[in-house]
Amino acid sequence: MSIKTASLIRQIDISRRQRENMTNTSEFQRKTGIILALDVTDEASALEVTSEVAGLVDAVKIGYPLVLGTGLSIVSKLSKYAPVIADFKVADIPNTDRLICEHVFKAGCAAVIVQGFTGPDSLAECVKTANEFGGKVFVVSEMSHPGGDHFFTDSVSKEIAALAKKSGAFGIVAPATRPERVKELRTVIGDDLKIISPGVGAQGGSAADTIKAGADFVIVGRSIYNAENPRDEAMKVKVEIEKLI
Ligand code: FNU
Repeated sequence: MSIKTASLIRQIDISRRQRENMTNTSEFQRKTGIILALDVTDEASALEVTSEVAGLVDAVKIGYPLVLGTGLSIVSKLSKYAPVIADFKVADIPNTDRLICEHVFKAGCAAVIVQGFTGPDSLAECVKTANEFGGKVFVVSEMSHPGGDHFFTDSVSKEIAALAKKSGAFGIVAPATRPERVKELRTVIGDDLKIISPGVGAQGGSAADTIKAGADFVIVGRSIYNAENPRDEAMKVKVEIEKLI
């Protein structure tokens, strides 16, 4: 078999797996379009906020702040309310990426967020490991903070998005603070991949503008978990998104 044929077969296999992932999962079905970014650092607050917004968020995203504060055992406790996304922005050599992703999925996470700038082999290892556990990979294409487009320039973030698609990732992370970039990145990946977008609320992005630009989910943290009434705040975002339909 020629290298070209082998590569073509691999591509077809990746697309098939992608489709299976999308149709087989009940986990990332969009009901409200909201992912809670749970960056509180203790278990009691994490469970309190999550139980308050249960049913109003389609997933809970956790990262270093909470996991370093509580340990990975928090995942099984949060999973009772919603699927958990591990935002570890995995960015290492393939072997280390695999070891990290194995821990993530063994702990019960439904998805992991990884960096794409590490290149095709690192990304492929994350996707392969996720597939072994029936999990999903989101690839950061461009970051949402003001300095986020310093190195993630237009062409770099588009290249990363294209690589995410080629690697069989489930989706990309794109900045709600720059809806025009969400729109452009959507044209790069087409409709096969999901877009999850952080930057709504505390970072100044608007849920409606982000969804209009082509995101499937908005990621909202501080403006929900720091609110006096997190449920009311989540409800406001839900209604804002619903008005678009
Ligand atoms: P909030 N996050 C982000 N921008 O904000 N994973 C990115 O480009 C990115 C992220 C995360 O501002 C951030 O770490 F790739 O309080 C935090 O957990 O609403 C959340 O998204 C945003 O939180």
